[in-house]
Amino acid sequence: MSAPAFQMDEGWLVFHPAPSVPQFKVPSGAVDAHCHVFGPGDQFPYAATRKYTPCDAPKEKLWALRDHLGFDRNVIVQATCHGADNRALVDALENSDGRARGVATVARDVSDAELQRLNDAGVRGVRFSFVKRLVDVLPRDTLTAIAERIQTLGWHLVIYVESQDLPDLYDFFTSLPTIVVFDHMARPDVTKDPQGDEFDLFIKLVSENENMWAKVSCPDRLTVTGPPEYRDVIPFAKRVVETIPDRVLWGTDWPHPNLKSHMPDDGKLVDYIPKIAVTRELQQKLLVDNPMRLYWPEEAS
Ligand code: 0GY
Repeated sequence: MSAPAFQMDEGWLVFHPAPSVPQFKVPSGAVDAHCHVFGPGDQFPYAATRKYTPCDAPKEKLWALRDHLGFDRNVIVQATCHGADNRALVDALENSDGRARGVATVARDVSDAELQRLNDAGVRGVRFSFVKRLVDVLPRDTLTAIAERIQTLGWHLVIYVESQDLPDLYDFFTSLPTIVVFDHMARPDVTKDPQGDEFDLFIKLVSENENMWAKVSCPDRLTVTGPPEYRDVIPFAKRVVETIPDRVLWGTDWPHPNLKSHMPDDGKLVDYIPKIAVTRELQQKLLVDNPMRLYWPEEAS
């Protein structure tokens, strides 16, 4: 057998081999609105600029997880290990039977033809990351130029930022012309007070600006108290769900890049949902109505 094209990083945790069947039954038509595909690297090489080399996590495994957890659709978010090369993402979208839409990463000089091609494949947004361990953060004028270009396509922005950087970036975020979706509630420090100053700033941002959305994803990344309850993250996510019930999304984050302490059981992550969206109505908005409105507006009721 020949050696794999890429060797995953030492200490890298591979996604859970056999997630449990969730006890919580998601509503019909539920969307996993934050997940990734990685490679496979011999077919879709990882970017030279990447900060980590993951395990391969191909589309077929993602579809199997979707079915196992009872979801209907996926929103696949371009991960930094693929840089601005969206081929693995496009391949997944084009082979999803219309059940996946995507969020890409693009360079400032991306051509109109390439944007149109991505749109045809099912891309509906572009991701900006401000997380320095993952990317060399692009200058703000570059980000503004990209934001203006995608606005004409009706796309939105997905922002990955950590809470300590929010004060500095607050005005930049409110200047953006499109819908803006924050990954993982902008990564609050959950050892702090969920009603305290730091999280209040995020709540102010998303509640005072009608174009701001949030993903209440990744308790596994934020927790200090640990799995499977993710007890310390619950009050943060619940507060977001109850403050902006019509602008929240949820996702597994499969295959969970860069987790060092534990690899979540995806079934248990699904069982966390009713702790943060405590009524059937909130669950329906979080898992079906909101993602459908953002990613499949032509089908949304
Ligand atoms: C996530 C989180 C992470 C990684 C990426 O694009 C990425 O590489 O998003 C992380 O390391 O926190 O949302 O998947």
